[in-house]
Amino acid sequence: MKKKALCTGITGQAGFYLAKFLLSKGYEVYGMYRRTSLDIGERIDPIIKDIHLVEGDVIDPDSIIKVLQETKPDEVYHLAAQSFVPASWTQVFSTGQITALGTLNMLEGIRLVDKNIKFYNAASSEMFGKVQETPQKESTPFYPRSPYGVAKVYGYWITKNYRESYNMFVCNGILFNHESPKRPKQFVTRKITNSVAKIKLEKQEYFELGNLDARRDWGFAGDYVEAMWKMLQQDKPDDYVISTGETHSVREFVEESFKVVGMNIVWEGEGINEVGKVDENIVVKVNPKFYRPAEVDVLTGDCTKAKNILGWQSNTKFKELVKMMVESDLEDLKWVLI
Ligand code: G4F
Repeated sequence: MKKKALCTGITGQAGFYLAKFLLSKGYEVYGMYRRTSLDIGERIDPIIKDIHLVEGDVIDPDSIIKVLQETKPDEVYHLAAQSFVPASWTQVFSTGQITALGTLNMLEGIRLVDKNIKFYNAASSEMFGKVQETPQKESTPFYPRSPYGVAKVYGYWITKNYRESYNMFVCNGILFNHESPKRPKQFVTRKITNSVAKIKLEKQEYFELGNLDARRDWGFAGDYVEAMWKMLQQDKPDDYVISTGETHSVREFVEESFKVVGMNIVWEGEGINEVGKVDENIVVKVNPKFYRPAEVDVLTGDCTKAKNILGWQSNTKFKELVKMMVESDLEDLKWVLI
């Protein structure tokens, strides 16, 4: 009998890579999606015929119960969230409902339908926020800096609480930023690689960014989904940091992206007047509209526990990740006329 997995957030970047990975392991994959007027296939088109799509919404407990009863999964991977940090200040209530209470609804649904279903919760390095120690590991205290981060802290603790209250097999994956060609374009990495590709192909002159000095521990989403699966294959449920251990600034990401297309960027000026130039042409400007009310300045993860217990480590280095993303954007854009 094939194992069955249900993934919430199937239409997102991690949903795509996880579903692909689980299919390769022989799973029957059910992807839960929320009906919207948008095309749900943008990211998952390549695997859409191989998975079962089921309609449900993490803020609608009744729909979760029905999906769990109908699909009878062995494992649930809970990836659905309002995951764009800036939107958590403008849609503060729905971020709390989806990202915090959505996790509670999933856990409660599992408790009511079948307590033996194993559950993976996508926690986040955003919970570390204003970091209390470096590098961040499982025992590092949280200090979230956005309504999104606060909602993820709730999701983390309610998952732990269900483990301790009901003896359920539930795990938190504290994943640091994970990127890929499937990353939506409003996140900084894909915004950069897509804009650099457009500049290279002379489809755009410049692009605007916010805080160039923010630093992140960026890994490849395709590597990270394996860690999610490994957590649910252990004898005991637990929580794990998943990261590369390396940190780079937004500025370095920009520089490396231009290098991939054979361009050398030079910075001039300071603060909101800083610009990036290639051959005297301005290609990057700073726009304070992309600054955040409270910033996470730097994140660096220590995934020793995942290495030792799960036997997991990140395989894709920073430069490889940037190259993969820029080259994919160049390829996609070749076919676009304007
Ligand atoms: O790419 P970002 O929007 O990702 P952020 O905020 O780190 O969050 C991502 O990673 C989290 C894991 O730590 C996830 F939980 C979360 O769901 C999401 O996937 O921004 C990265 C950094 C920030 O410091 C931001 O201020 O880039 C800086 N930045 C500078 N200019 C920008 C921009 N971010 C965006 N989105 N757009 C800019 O123009």
